[in-house]
Amino acid sequence: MRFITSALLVATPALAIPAAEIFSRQGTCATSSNYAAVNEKQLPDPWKFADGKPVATAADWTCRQAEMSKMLQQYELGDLPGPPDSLTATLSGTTLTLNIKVGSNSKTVAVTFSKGSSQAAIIGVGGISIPVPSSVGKINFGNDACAAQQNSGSHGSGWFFDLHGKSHSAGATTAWAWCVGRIIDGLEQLGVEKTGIDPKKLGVTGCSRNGKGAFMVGALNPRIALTIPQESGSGGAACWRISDSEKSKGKNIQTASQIVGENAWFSPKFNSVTGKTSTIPEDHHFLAALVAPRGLFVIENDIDWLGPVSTTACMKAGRQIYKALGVGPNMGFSLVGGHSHCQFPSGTTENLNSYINTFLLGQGKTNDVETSKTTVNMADWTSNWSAAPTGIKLA
Ligand code: MCU
Repeated sequence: MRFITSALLVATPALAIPAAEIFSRQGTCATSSNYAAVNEKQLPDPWKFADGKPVATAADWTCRQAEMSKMLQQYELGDLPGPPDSLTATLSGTTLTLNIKVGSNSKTVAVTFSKGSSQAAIIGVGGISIPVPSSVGKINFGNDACAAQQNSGSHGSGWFFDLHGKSHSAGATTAWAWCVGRIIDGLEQLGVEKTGIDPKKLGVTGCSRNGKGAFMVGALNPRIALTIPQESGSGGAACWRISDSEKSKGKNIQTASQIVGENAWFSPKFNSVTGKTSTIPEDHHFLAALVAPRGLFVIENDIDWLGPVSTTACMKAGRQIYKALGVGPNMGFSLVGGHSHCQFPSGTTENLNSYINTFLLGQGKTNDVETSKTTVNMADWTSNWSAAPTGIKLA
């Protein structure tokens, strides 16, 4: 069955916009509710629709993104719900209070933030472990309260599930993406004059499990200007297929089969395919593809469990996509090892700042970073791709 879905929210900030207007949608793309499994050892081709048609124009790319999002949701993320039935935001000092209604369920959620000297801010998924310049504010997103991540039995706990029902298919990272969308709704509704934060200048970050979350938040919220997943490893910047290949070579690396037994980050829908990742019509280079052409700076480490070969090859595939879209420098990849997990290497600050300056402060250009000691053979992973379109320039 095919039906029409719409991908983008209108992101016009203004004072006291009625909820119906904030949530009005634009863009229509035909997507399916059921994408067939494949048999593909390499990374799925971003340049071909599921029905085989080539991606040739910018409009095609928008629709391919809608399709990739639906595939990710069908196979591993679970469904990302649409906006709530109503949302009312109030502000007291630097605490934003959101009153959210979905059907007959309602929830009140408080979000604290601090302002920088500009109107930009970075949302921290469960905390921030990158150096944030004093010009940029910080928004504290308590992701565990939105969707719990205690263990694999945590699915169904948290205010996302109080609103949508305990058996909703969303994994925790997808739920976090929806909850962050509500923070953005609140900031848009109140407006920059009241909050001091411009909803068009938002970044998101998080480390490790929360780095997986930061990636999902950026991939599923087109209103995020800059996405900075830190040491997200498997389930984030790594591709499932490449991690399985590394595992088969004897590496101590997290795989899809392991991850669903450890925690509730992914949908229960994922459980049936983790043992056969070559059948999944998507992989995590599609996360980068969903963020494009927006700013993306992926930080990784050389710890085996995170899969340095997998994150390097997967994100190089992401950079190939950005380059073909004419926006190569908008995505950076930085794998610097030799430090503890989630400890930001100080030598990376200048590169990080180049993305913050470009996408949050509107200054300068990025350092177009691609740093990794790990050598990978991209022909193993992307030689199945169609020729990239030559006519799409999103810059
Ligand atoms: C890298 O993120 C996770 C990893 O996926 C888990 O297997 C491990 O238990 O915890 C990591 C983490 O969140 O460390 C703080």
